[in-house]
Amino acid sequence: MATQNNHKGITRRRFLSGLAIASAASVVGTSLLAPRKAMAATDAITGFNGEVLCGSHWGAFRAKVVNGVWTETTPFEKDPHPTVMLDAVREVVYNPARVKYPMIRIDWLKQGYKSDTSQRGNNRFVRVPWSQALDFFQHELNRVQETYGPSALYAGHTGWQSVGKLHNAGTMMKRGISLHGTTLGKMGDYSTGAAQVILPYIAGAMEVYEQQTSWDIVLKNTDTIVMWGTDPVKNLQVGWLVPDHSVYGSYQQLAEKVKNKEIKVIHIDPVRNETMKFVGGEQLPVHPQSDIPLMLAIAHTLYTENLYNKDFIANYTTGFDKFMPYVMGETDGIVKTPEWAEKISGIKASQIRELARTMAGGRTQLVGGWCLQRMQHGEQWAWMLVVLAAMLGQIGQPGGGFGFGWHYNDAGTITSAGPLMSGFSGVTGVEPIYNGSFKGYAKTIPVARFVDCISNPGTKIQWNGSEITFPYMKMAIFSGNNPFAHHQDRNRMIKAWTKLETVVSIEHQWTATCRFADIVLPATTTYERDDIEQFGNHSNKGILALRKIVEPMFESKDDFDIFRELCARFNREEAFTGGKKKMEIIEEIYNGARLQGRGIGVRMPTFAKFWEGDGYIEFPAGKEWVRHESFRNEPDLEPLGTASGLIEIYCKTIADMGYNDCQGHPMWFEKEERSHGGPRSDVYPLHLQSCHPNNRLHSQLCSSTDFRATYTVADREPIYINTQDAAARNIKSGDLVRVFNGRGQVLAGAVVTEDYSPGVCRIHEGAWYSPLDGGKAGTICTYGDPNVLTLDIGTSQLAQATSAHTAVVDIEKYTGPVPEVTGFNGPTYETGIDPLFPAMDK
Ligand SMILES: Nc1nc2c(c(=O)[nH]1)N[C@H]1C(S)=C(S)[C@@H](COP(=O)(O)OP(=O)(O)OC[C@H]3O[C@@H](n4cnc5c(=O)[nH]c(N)nc54)[C@H](O)[C@@H]3O)O[C@H]1N2
Ligand SMILES: Nc1nc2c(c(=O)[nH]1)N[C@H]1C(S)=C(S)[C@@H](COP(=O)(O)OP(=O)(O)OC[C@H]3O[C@@H](n4cnc5c(=O)[nH]c(N)nc54)[C@H](O)[C@@H]3O)O[C@H]1N2
Ligand SMILES: [Mo]
Repeated sequence: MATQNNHKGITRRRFLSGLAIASAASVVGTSLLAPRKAMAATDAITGFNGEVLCGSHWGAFRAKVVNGVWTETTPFEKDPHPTVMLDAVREVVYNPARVKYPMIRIDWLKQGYKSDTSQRGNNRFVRVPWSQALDFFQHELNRVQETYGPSALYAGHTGWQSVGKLHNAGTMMKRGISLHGTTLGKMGDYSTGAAQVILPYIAGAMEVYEQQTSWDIVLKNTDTIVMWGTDPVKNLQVGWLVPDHSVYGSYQQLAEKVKNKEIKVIHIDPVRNETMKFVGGEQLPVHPQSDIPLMLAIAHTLYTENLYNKDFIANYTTGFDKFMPYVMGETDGIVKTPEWAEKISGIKASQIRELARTMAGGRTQLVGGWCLQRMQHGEQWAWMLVVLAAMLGQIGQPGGGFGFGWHYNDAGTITSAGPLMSGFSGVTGVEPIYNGSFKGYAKTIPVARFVDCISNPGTKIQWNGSEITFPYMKMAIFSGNNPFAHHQDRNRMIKAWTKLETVVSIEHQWTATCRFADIVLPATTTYERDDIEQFGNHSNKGILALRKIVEPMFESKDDFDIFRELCARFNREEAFTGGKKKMEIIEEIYNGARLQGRGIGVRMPTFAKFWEGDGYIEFPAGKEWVRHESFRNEPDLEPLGTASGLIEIYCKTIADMGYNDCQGHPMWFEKEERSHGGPRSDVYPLHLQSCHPNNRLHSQLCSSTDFRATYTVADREPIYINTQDAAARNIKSGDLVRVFNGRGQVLAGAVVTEDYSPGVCRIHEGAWYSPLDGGKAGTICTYGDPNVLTLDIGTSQLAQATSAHTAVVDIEKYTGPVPEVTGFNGPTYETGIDPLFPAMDK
């Protein structure tokens, strides 16, 4: 993988020097780096020259600035394993898709909320002054609250926005809008929607976002690591906060141990992924969406060969007796033998038995990713991984058991002994102006069902044990997320969108969500404002000043100021700011940590010294840790957060909900569509993966022109396909291809590779939706957005999470006239339009 290889030379050296520094730094100081002059905001205006330390989801870096222009990016010296994606970050500021001015969709400017919404997506916009755009925004908030009440206003969507303890786009929106009125909100997220609902019932905690057993302990104790549908080497490149990337040192050590046959790594994955290439190991190329049969057959083998841990099952779990009859075929007449599983999963019965024996034959760490729960019945996979770990009986032992968060946020690194910074709060405690009735409609909806809600208002659905009624959504506000990238079944979404009267998007990139909005407000990037952030996620290695690199481009404003000015329109400015300036809030956040530090014996310099000095402090190292250890040592005193306090192999709470698609114990359910002989594979034979990109964070960085050119094929997003599948279609690497199914069609550039199993292809999510005929459902996407092809149904009635990875397609060589990619050039500017203000009156 380019990401790792490009930096190999510096990696090892940096990694080693990083270790030396970490062990020496027991007292936090500011002197690890050469002191440098603080940069005042005005320097850039006057043509600042110098270097600025900053940070991002892709890591920390130093930006070289020449005459007020950011020219070069160098990874921060304390990052032992920087990602190449840092090369794309500068272009977030400078690229043709930058949102430059407040913009109003042309027909909305003419007719207000009575506009022709079928024109949405045609990308025709008019530039307006900030004051007018914010007046429209406020007018619409008032109108929707007064006409329909809070359930018609959706301001709940969240996403990956940017780092920074102050400038959190979602928080700014929440704080600002909730000072105006109550709104419809959401529950869950696209990442772990299924796992985070089921795992608390089964294992007592969400498990997905938690810290994992320290890598040093795994490296010392584990015999076998089973990487089940996970690609940490790819996915750890990014972090929710600024990643420190020290965790890659552990993967380097793991690679050594695999080479020396000290640890066995088994990758259960239809793809030879980046982690497999980095650490080595064996692959079991399971057919997509057929992991549950494989897992049930492992349970069958452990049981029939008497390899499971009876003491653990007896003392730490409940419901094994209700689950085993299903495995043995007593409840449905199907014995879940390896031979049965072989037919569905493609893994030979003998290999399944061997896998079960290997798992039971030593210390085994099960490492689960999240892709497998982002498919129909995704809950079952999360549940079944816990059941297998329970049968192995090593939960809570060093280097054994299960974990669902290894590929995320530097998990497995040791958490420092430093204080944790808190962020700017989305809650003010000040009463909103509008606090109307929800009239029996849901106050929150499961996030991945939000298009269902727009499409089918008034409909009742089941969700996690209760019934909810979808409200009539009329207005939606998006900030720091990109639903026209992240949501499934784009053409269905386009049709639903016409039901919304007003859509507001606050953005710094002209995404497809902006194209489908009515009011677009230009936000600053992290690099155009001052902020502060944690360095390292789970590691909490230190604190990093995120200093402004350049002045805000065009007319962009900080989300803070956008909502401050909006709030000023309804007399809530003071409530929004808390009477403080931005820099005062940053200082307050720092001082909160400093005070906390004093309590735990970690001394930090004054804010002034920190900010004007290095802009970085490092915390003393913490201790190694074993996940679930306290439960294992004292199950009575440290019970799990489940109903029984034990691991629930059978869960009465879930069984009592009475759902056919998520019952009392894990089960195999056929999918709506599935490759390799499953439903719909006769028409569309290839499984479409839409995994997370190696070269982006979702849709972020896709608009970085030069960087995009490093990975596009035929100027399009790559689609990876197997050699046989390509040959059967006369497709070669570099060809422009059309990918299609009954839901839609996209162009993409073929990469033919043996890394993908036959019948499996992939387009990474986040490829910008670039319609040929903007706004028309069914039009071809000229760049390759996989969500044109994905299925928009809930995982089950339990979690109602996304089923993005339940999708089959076919591919053909594209021979038609080649259209230009439409997505990356911003809006079409229209002029000479007088807004028809009468339409704005109710
Ligand atoms: N098919 C398929 N679809 C998927 C997935 C999949 O596996 N397959 N994965 C899903 C998952 S797990 C996730 S988390 C979602 C991700 O979905 P999103 O979180 O929506 O994805 P991002 O592209 O990160 O969108 C963040 C947006 O915020 C903007 N932004 C950044 N900083 C700021 C700021 O300071 N202010 C404002 N106002 N805006 C800012 C960025 O420009 C960007 O457009 O996608 C989901 N969709
Ligand atoms: N570089 C980068 N890193 C990221 C992100 C990003 O956008 N870019 N996004 C972050 C976010 S928000 C999230 S939620 C996480 C996502 O983390 P995940 O959802 O875990 O990541 P994915 O890369 O989508 O998929 C992981 C692996 O699952 C495998 N897989 C797919 N289908 C199947 C199947 O049917 N069976 C089996 N056994 N394996 C299968 C894929 O081949 C892939 O290797 O990543 C985070 N990290
Ligand atoms: Mo995610």
